[in-house]
Amino acid sequence: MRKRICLLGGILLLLCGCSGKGTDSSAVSDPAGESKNLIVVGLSQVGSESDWRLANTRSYKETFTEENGYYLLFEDAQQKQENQVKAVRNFILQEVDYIVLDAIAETGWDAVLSEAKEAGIPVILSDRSVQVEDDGLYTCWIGSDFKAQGRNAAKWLAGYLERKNRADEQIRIVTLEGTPGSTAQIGRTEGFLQILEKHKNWTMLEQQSGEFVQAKAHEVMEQFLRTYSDIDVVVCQNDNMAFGAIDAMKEAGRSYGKEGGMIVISFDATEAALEAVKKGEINADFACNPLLGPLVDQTIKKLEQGEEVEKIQYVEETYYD
Ligand code: GYE
Repeated sequence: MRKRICLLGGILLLLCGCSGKGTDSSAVSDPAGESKNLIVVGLSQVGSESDWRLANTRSYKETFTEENGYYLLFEDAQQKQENQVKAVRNFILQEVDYIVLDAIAETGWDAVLSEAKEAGIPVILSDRSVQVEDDGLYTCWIGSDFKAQGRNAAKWLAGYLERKNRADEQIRIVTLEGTPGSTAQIGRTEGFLQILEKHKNWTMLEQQSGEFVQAKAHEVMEQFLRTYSDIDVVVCQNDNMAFGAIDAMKEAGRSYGKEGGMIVISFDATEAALEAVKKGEINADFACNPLLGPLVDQTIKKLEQGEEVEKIQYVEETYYD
């Protein structure tokens, strides 16, 4: 059963064991010091590498508020898995009610998730999933069907080339991949390649990581442009990398988007990227919903009622072109 925490005393206790960095300090106020029945959530976030991630963090922080019955311990791992493992261990020590994990990479979780299980703390995977020997180590995964996103992007490309009477042309593709080993990178890559295999005239010239970061993608794209003179399609596994790639193409004086030249495909469909779709700079953008806070909240509320929850919960998504 969930423990009650006394906001004043309980929170001081929780903060003592915690680095304090990234902790949602807005919740540390209860002048009356009254005892409230809050659900304590320890959330380990990947970092702040992209606009998608910022929207995702906002969604968690807006959801797990005192008004909604929560006390949130938020830890930003700054893109380092070791920080995430440390954060999860701290959450266990602090005996939180739930651990929400947005895992930077899929592997390397067996030991710490076993510790959470032994401590009887349910682990909800949000956004990204993990590969563990025993899937009983986590309660559920709430996120996107990244493989479907990758497949949809490649199917869109096939349709687009058809409409442009280019279906039989040789098509040369480069990919700017996300963080290696993350669910989003693995799924979007595998999904795209599944469809690519069916098109004998499509060639993947090179796939390189831009780590979901604009500046890194800019560098990688510059290198692609130096190496290949004949790129037809640039697949960017998130919008920030698409912006980096577009900057590199502009600087190199290369044409792209609806003007002809390189076809730009992206993922996330953030606000700024949809503007770029409207302007014709990005040809197609495959949406990925960052607003996962309410979905995790619904799941926790169900678990609190002793209800069963679906092991994998995919979010509905669309695309824009
Ligand atoms: O596409 C990217 C972010 O895991 C879906 O991570 C997420 C990805 C998203 O940094 O922008």
